[in-house]
This record gives sequence, C-alpha cells and structure tokens, in this order.
Amino acid sequence: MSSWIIDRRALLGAVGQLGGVALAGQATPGWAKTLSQGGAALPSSEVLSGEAITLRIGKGHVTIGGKPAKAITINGTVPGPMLRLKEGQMLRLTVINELDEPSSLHWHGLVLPFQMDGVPGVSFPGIPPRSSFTYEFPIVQHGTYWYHSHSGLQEMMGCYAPIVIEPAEALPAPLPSMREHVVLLSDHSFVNPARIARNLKVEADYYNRQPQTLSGLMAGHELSMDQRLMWAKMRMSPTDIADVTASVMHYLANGHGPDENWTGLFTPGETVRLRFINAASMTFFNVRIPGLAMQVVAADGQDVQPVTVEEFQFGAGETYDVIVTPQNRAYTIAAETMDRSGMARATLAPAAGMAAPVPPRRARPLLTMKDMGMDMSGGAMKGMSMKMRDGSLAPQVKMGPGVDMISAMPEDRMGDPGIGMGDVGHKVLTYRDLVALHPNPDLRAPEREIEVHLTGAMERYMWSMDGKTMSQAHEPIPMRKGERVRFTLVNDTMMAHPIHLHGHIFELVTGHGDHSPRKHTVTVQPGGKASFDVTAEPGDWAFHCHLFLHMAMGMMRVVQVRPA
Ligand SMILES: [Cu+2]
Repeated sequence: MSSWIIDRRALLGAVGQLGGVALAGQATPGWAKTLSQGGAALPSSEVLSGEAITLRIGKGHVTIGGKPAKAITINGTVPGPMLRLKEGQMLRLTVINELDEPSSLHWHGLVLPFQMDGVPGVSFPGIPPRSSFTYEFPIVQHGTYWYHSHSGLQEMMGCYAPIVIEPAEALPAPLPSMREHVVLLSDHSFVNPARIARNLKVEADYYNRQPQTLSGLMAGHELSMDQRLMWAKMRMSPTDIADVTASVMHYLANGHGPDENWTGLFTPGETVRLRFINAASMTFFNVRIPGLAMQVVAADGQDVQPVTVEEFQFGAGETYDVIVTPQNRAYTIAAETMDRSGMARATLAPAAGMAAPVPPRRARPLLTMKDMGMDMSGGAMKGMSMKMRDGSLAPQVKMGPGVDMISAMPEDRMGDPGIGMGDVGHKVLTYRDLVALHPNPDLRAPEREIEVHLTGAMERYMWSMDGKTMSQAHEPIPMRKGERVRFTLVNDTMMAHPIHLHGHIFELVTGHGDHSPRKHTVTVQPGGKASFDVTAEPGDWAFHCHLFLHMAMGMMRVVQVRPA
C-alpha cells in the first residue's frame, strides 16, 4: 500500500523536466485568469486532468491591489492549478516539495485510503524538504472539492486549489447547466501568519477593535446596561464575530482582489453552475448575487434537491454548487465576510469589461444570548454567567484556563442561517433546507453517540476539544471499521467553527430520514450543537476546526478506526 518515494535521482529528473516551464512572475493559473469563459470552455492547458499529474510546492507571491505578498504556491500560482477529474478513474499525483521545510497536500473531501490523505503525523510522515511523494488512489465520487497543504503555515500562505470531479456517466440532473465557473474564495495577508498568531496570543481582539456602540446603534440593537455588565463579566464582547478581520486580511475571488474584478462570462438566458469553494484560512463568507436567485444543487460536492436562496453563509472548508440563470446584464458576486469587515468580489457578465454596482457592506452583526449557549426567552439573566462555568454540565471537559465557558443550554442550531443572517430580509440557506438528491448509502441507525465539546478561552486565544488541545490529548477517538456512530458537537465557545472530518462523507441529522444531506465539514454555531451520523472507514483520520489558527492552536483530534 505504501508508495513512498524519496528517490533523489528520480526527483532531480522530474525537476529537470519541469525546469523549462518555470512560471516566474505569473501569479494566477490559467483557470483563474481575470476573464474566464468557464469550465465547459476551459482549454485543457488551463486545468490538469488525466491519471498522472505532477504538482510542485514552492515559494512565490500573490498580487493584491498591485502589490506582491509572499506566498506558498502550487506550480507557481495562487490558487494552484485546478484538477479536473472523472469519477471512476485512477489518479497518480506526484508532489514535489521545493521548499526548505516539510510539506504535504491534502485532498479535502475525498474518500480514499488513509495513507493517501496527506496529513503529516497522522496519515503519513509528510514530504521532507526538497523531495517528493507520490499519492495514488481511485476517484470514487464526483462534485466540487479542493486541496491544500496540511503543513506549517502553508495553507494560510496560499497553498490551495480547486478540484472538480465529473460524474462517471452524465446523470440526469434536476437542473442541467450549460456552462460552469469555479468561484474559489480565500483570504491572504501581507503580514506573516506566525505574526498574526503571536498578536492574537498577546491580545485576542488585536484585529477586532470596532467599538460596540457605533455598530450597535447602526444595527438598531444597542445593549442594555444589564447586558453590558454581563458581557463585561464574561470578559467577552458581543462584537467578537471573527478573530482575524479585514484590518489584516485581504479577500480574494479566484486569487483576485475586489479591484481586479474577476469576471465569469455567460450567454444571456443560459443556465450557469457556480462552484463556490471557501478556501479561506480564517474567514466565513456571506455569498449573494443581487438580482439573481441561486438554486443550491450540491453541498460539499454531494448532490441535493434544488433549493432556491438569495444568500448563503459558509465556513472555511465548505463548498456549495448553485445554478443561476442570468439575463443580459452584469451581476456582482458579493462575498462579504461574516463580521462584515471586508468583501471579496467577482462579476458575472455577458461580455468583457462590464460591471454591476457593488452592494455596500451591511452593519456589523452582534452576538446574542443564544450564541452563549443560553435561551433567554424566559428572560432569566441573573446567574447565567455563573452557569457558564459549571463543569458538571459537561463532565468530559477538562476545566481550566483553556476553557472559559460551557454552553448551559446548547440548542440544535441546524436551522440557523448563520451569524447576522436572521434579519437580512431575504431567504438565506440553512442546513435544514438541504435534502439529499439520492437515498443515503447506509441507512443503519447509529450504535452509539460520541459527544465532542468545542472549547476555548477567547482571551488567551486557546482552542481545543473537550478542554484539551491536540498535543494534550494523547488518546485518539476510537472507532471500529464499519461502525455506525452519531457525533454530537457542542460548541462551548462564542465563535462558529467549521468542523471537518477527513476521509468520510457523513449525514447531517436534520430530520430528513434516508435523504439526509451529506457533508464533510459542518459549521457548529456559537453556543449551539450539531449532530451527524457516519460510517467508520479504516485508518487514522484528522478531525479539526477548519479555521486555520484554531486548528493550529489545538482544536483537533485524530479519529482512529481499527479493523472490525
Ligand atoms: Cu474554530
């Protein structure tokens, strides 16, 4: 099974062959150039296909607003090259690490043998500096996915790219599309991620200093004195929506800043599939196209029954495919950050050089009592801040300086459109709206439940599971091959966390029976809980928050599935 290759001669040979095509100065790959005809029309030179693909991880830059920012590139670009594959094919990926540090690539959302999953220290030892590794596995699914480094700070520095997998046979789709575009959203900073992490450690609200008063007044929900006192007692602020904001981040669509205006072309009246990928390191996006309804047809690559929305919020690691039918005019794709401090922007247009108005960013939302794991409908405020530290509510959570709250009454928030989305005046997608297009593959009821608490101490910028960081937790989460398990994630923090389980597609528990929506990443709302059922695949799998610095600080575990 092991296909380790650290053969220096083979490696040097491979590098030699590639020597002529050094992409000096080219920061965007062909598929993401500023003006795109779309997937059906993409020349084969602009995507990588077939059974043998070579990728090189190296140093380069991404250009933001005309200024170069340091980056880790794949084949010289940010984002890296699009892999366009076909369900049922074999894939042999040779990854050459040209860095002076270890590297890796992880195929996010793909179901594969765990040794090919690409997480150093969990599923393989990583790719040493100046060497290579060959991944080899069959493609057993279709849909929209992506890949990224799982080493060091590389993902946060631009080491990510899209994967599009066509179905084995053209299935009759409820909404066929005539054209498609990938819209990969990401974030990038001129500041080194290590410095960002240091600043957050010293002062957790380093990048989050908008005063509450002004935003509260604008949003029309200024806090009462009682509420203020309570928030102060909690040493938290109702504006702690995001820890890394536009004060340090720039937001990109297919690698382009808002001014560069990446544009996807269409012919008026045709149906267009947009494959939205949240490849950001630290950002949730609110995505809408003013004037154009979106029909969501896939979530995390899995087909769902079409559901019409005006907007959706998604976390790092999630993908949605939507179908739109644009008329003869330009439209803005607005991807506002969840904290509304910034926006990525792109355009859909029937011709080059067109643009539509860019909607202004909306007022910053405030967190609510629900986000603290409390239902305040009874009006009981007194004593609540005490309960938030009551460890008996979650016996498996190790209380200590790393845990600053326990959700006293965590609610199932799968029907919640996301932070700040409750009052935007139009339909916003919720997980409960998703219904699988096909019956689920495993209809067995779960044999047991594993409850995992997402824990943290906002002020110290500590993030963990069950009160322990990855390095403090010596035991993996054990499962047996083929076992059917219900995971319930309880969010004991006031931030939303997109939790990703490697190597599995699981069913969200949202009351849709044998048509439960299937995903690989589930966002757990602040103070709330979320459940999914999963059938265990053998191997060691990473299980973590996909906000990069939360994972890096310790909100991660290994799920170990032993042979039955
Ligand atoms: Cu997180």
